[in-house]
Amino acid sequence: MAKAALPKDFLWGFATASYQIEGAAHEDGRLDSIWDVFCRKPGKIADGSNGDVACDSYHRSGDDIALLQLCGAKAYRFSVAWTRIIPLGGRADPVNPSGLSYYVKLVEDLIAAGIEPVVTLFHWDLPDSLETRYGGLLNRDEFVADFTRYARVVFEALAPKVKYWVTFNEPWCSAILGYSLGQFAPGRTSDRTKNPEGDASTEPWIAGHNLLVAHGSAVQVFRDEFKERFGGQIGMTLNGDYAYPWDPEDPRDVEAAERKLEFSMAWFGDPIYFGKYPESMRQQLGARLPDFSAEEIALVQNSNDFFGMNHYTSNFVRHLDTPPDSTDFVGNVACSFESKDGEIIGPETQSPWLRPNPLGFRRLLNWISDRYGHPTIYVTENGTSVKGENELSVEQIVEDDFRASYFRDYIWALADAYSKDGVDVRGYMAWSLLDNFEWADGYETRFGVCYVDYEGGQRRIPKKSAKVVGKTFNTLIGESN
Ligand code: PNW
Repeated sequence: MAKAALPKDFLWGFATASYQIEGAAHEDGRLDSIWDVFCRKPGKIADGSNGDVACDSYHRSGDDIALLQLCGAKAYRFSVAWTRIIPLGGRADPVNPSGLSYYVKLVEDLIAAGIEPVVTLFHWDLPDSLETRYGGLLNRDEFVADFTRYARVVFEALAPKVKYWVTFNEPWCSAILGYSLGQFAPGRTSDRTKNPEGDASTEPWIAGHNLLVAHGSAVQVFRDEFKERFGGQIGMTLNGDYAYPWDPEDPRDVEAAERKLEFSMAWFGDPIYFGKYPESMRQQLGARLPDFSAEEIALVQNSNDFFGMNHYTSNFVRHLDTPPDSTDFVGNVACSFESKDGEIIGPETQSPWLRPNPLGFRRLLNWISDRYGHPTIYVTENGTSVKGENELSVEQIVEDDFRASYFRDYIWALADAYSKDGVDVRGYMAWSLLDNFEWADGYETRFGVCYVDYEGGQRRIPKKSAKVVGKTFNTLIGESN
């Protein structure tokens, strides 16, 4: 069997997102996003915090680039805040030049430091005025037109220098956490104890549909107006956990595991690669799942130059004998961390939904590769929190052996998928460069390979895992030469 190895030009580095690190929430013309507004509502964020200051990266991008260099990174994935570029968001609203110049400088500084920028256009921070004006993601015509114009403005400024583009980060999270569970902005749900408005039986599917069409429309602009002149590749980043059957001997559980994968990855992957939603989703959701018009299909099908993949964990999946609830979004299955035989998927972390299982990563890379005809894959996020990390002393936090092993094991699993299984994976960004604002978990949960001392002048200290990511890639890339 071939030895695990990665090619010389393998693109590896670290990822962040605007609202989670930038801070400077009211500076240089930036206006509220739906996350600024969501954080102000009582009870939504575990520690009552928000992204007003975060890691203050808006003022410290030099420090962040120095950290990337120290880690040996070849790439840095960050996201652009729509609210800095077009603070009111809409296609008739003014562009804010100082917002644009922040990102132009960031890109130039990265390139000068020998680091390839990977730019995400939308990592959940929708301009709030679009939410209040017309219902944000739920309004197809308005949202698609406004996102397309925003994308064009960013392409105009950055396409000469940026070669890797992600349209949307994790549409699953926007749709399910934002419109079904109400855990993320805008917080809509059928659960009236959480929010006065929302319909979890329909809105997630509408939001997901509109995200797909907006992605397709932005890709069309990129290909028609920029790609020929400047080159570059564009794709959507999807998140998904791997699904093992709870009882591998029971065909109903095998089917349930497959259905769970379809309800997450294939919800967005199938329209992009096949021009339609998975049959299992159509069957369960019926008319609640929107249909694609011919015009929409023309935008969405074949709109990925690469498959962007975010991955953190795996589940055991068991079939259910009862009919699905109207708010079900997993394909009428039960998910757990324990199999029929009592096998535990992996150790606990600080995030209740996340348990390490590196083999699941290799399996999911293969599942994507097989289903979509061996597309080029860039892993745009992978990482872990550590149980109780925030309670430890700084000296203990930086000795993050748990996270270091997670990365070592997951990166080896990726190398196996590449060199032994023939999966065309060409890049990997660890989540995250920095401890940062972990959405509804606030600052209590840390995901960084660099510690951030939020109260102590924003001091950044690389943890052990920061070195291990680089060391692991250097070993694997070294093997191939
Ligand atoms: C990703 N879940 O989100 C995001 O892209 C990052 O911004 C985030 O910080 C990171 O993962 C760690 O959470 C997810 O509940 C958030 O299954 C929640 C889930 C999955 C991904």
